[in-house]
Amino acid sequence: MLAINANRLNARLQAFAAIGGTTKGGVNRQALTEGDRRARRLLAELATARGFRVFQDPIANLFVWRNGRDETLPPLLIGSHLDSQPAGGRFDGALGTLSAFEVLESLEDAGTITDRSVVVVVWTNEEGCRFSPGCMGSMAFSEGAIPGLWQDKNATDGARFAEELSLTIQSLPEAAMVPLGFPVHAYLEVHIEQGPSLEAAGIPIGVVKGIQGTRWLDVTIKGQTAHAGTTGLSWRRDPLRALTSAFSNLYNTVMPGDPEARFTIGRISARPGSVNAIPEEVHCTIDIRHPDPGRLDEIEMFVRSQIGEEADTHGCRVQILCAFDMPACGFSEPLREVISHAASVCKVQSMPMLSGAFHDALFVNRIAPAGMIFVPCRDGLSHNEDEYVEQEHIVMGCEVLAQATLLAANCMDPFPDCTALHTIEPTF
Ligand code: HGY
Ligand code: MN
Ligand code: MN
Repeated sequence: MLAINANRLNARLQAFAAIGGTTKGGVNRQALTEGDRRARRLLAELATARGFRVFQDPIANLFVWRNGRDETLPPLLIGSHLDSQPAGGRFDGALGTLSAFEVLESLEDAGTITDRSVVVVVWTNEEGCRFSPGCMGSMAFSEGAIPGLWQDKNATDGARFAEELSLTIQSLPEAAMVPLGFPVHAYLEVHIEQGPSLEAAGIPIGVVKGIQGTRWLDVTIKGQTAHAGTTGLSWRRDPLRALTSAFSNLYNTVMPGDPEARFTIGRISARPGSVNAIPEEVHCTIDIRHPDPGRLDEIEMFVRSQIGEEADTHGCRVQILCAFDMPACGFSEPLREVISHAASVCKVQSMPMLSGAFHDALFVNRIAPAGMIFVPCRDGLSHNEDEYVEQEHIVMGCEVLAQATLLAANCMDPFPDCTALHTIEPTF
């Protein structure tokens, strides 16, 4: 077994939690902000101090490279992300990234040379909350290109993507540039479950079977602004009234009617935003998810029809754009067996499960076998500053990653071609 240094891992988690740390104990370290750049810089400094090579690619994915015996072999990639939600937790992303770095340091401490190089990766903008869509880094890596329309994207705080990306790359001049995308043997990621299943089952490790589908809709509905006091009901073309009527039907139907469906309105704004003027225009985001692609299509159609009907009723015009479509995926069986075996080597219980959250592994899975190791988080709470992971689970997740890394980095049999299975039985 490869021993890890739990104290060092905890110290790292503390140090990174302080970057963008909030008064409530969470983090606000959104993608491509100064906080994100500081976290990348700290990791690069720690890596250089251990003699690892540091690289970055044109979408600012960060790589920490430890040579294996045969450098010509595609490396094993392990990692996660460091960007966070605006009111996020200190473990979402950071736990996987720092567990991966701990494995690299432990290999170095033990003087263990793996057949393949092992590379820690920090994916750019996994969350997608400042710049939509999410998983920009892993998506661009798997596709080998940065979509042109991303360059002019504006952040929720008004910043322009191209400028923030260039600032981020320039902030780490010692990280040599590598082209976007390179051959990868396999990918492993530790992450908190961000849901209640493991804690409820009393099992410390989840072997992720796949990720459900996610779709983000951008809704703009236009009516007519008018005086709040003088405009009677029959004169009103109120977009907020239309949208809230549609929302009431959607909230009362989508999730109550299907326990596996997810429907979330995360952001809403009204213009001109005056207390005594009927809104002219309302914008909102809608996040829908489901393990079954057919059901995800049905939910999207239902959302569109409900909003369209209410807009017609209230004399408003509506535009609904699909800002992010992330089809469900299934992870490679052989790599899941490697993770299950690693858990048994560590003498910890594991169970197969589906991921309700999306992750970079979904995109990496399109070019190489990808696998995820989940650990429980208290009350299943995440995307919340109270996010918390028990100490023993932090250690178990890293130890399973360490053993799985030894197995995968020394496994010479190429995994069967990884096909992203689009329909997976949900195990919520
Ligand atoms: O939204 C998600 O599923 C991921 O946690 N960013
Ligand atoms: Mn995450
Ligand atoms: Mn997240």
